[in-house]
Amino acid sequence: MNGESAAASTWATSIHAQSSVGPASRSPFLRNALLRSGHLPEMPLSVLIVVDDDDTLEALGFAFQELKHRVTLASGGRKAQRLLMTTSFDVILSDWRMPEVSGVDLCRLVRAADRERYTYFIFLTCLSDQEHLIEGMRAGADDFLAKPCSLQEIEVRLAAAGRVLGLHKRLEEQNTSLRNDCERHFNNARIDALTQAGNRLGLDEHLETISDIGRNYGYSIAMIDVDHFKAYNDAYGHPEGDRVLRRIADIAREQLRRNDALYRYGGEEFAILLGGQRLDQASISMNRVREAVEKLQIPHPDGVLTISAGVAERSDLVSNDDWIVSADRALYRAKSLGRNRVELAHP
Ligand code: GH3
Ligand code: MG
Ligand code: MG
Repeated sequence: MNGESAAASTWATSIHAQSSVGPASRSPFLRNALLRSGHLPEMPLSVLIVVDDDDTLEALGFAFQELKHRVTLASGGRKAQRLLMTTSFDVILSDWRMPEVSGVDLCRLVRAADRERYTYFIFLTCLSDQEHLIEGMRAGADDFLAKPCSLQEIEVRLAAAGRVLGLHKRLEEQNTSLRNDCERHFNNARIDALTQAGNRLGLDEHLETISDIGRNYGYSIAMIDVDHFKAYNDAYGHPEGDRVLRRIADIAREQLRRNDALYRYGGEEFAILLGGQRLDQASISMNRVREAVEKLQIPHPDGVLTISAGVAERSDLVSNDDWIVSADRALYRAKSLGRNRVELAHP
């Protein structure tokens, strides 16, 4: 046995002895110190111990288990590297000098990986390694433990790791919640509050994205307008009119296919983008919506409430504005031809 391994063996025996006396976490001094700090650490931690000396590895593993952490042992950097491909750990306690893959290599590897969870990296060093510590910290280590160290020292370092990991976890939770809020606000800003259809902003953005889609795919737009809606409001009041707009949006949504999208264009007008539908298919779809609204049999001063629609297929030769204008013209024709009908814009 050389000098270094003899020392390691003595240290291992000493850790065993300290463990059997009882973990420091049970000491009122340490618990009180942690409570005073205002940060009780996240426990238990999942810890990967990487040491290529079997006695030390076993003793440290025993000590960490005594401290109630979940421990995985790796007898060398190469084995740790393989483990890290599939598993994340809260803490890695790694020897500095190891053949093949050193502690610094391992630390760089952990920092380079884009992991969701932060890993707290502690180097286990001997006195002769101390001058290299700057290199270790530059590689991304959080702390170091000089061998031989006491069980209580290990526990205090792990408590610090727990506090930092706890802060990281809280930050991550806050980030997730901010991201979700952001997404909710983003979506809400594109939804019409009354009908839950998309609003003008949503429509404009959708139109921008389909400008790039090729001619073969086919895209149609339908402009829909409620017939004689003013008369409806006059007869039944605006709140009842609002309910009708909601029912029309619901029934239109029920009829639409997966690639279609409903928008409230403004007032009692809706726009439907019909993805992958040429003029004849879009005409069938819109007649389905028109019939569904008529079937609701909503009483109207003129009989039942109906809608009219104008449909235009997208052509690469015209702008989105002109595309909408063509559908609008077809809608006016539907109105002038007696309403409750779908008219097509012929290219
Ligand atoms: P046409 O068949 O020619 O479209 O006749 P119309 O009466 O529907 O057309 P007009 O443009 O004269 O009137 C539209 C009506 O739609 C007037 C307005 O009160 C009503 N309207 C627009 N937005 C809303 C809304 O959010 N809620 C309610 N209840 N009514 C609305
Ligand atoms: Mg109108
Ligand atoms: Mg109208």
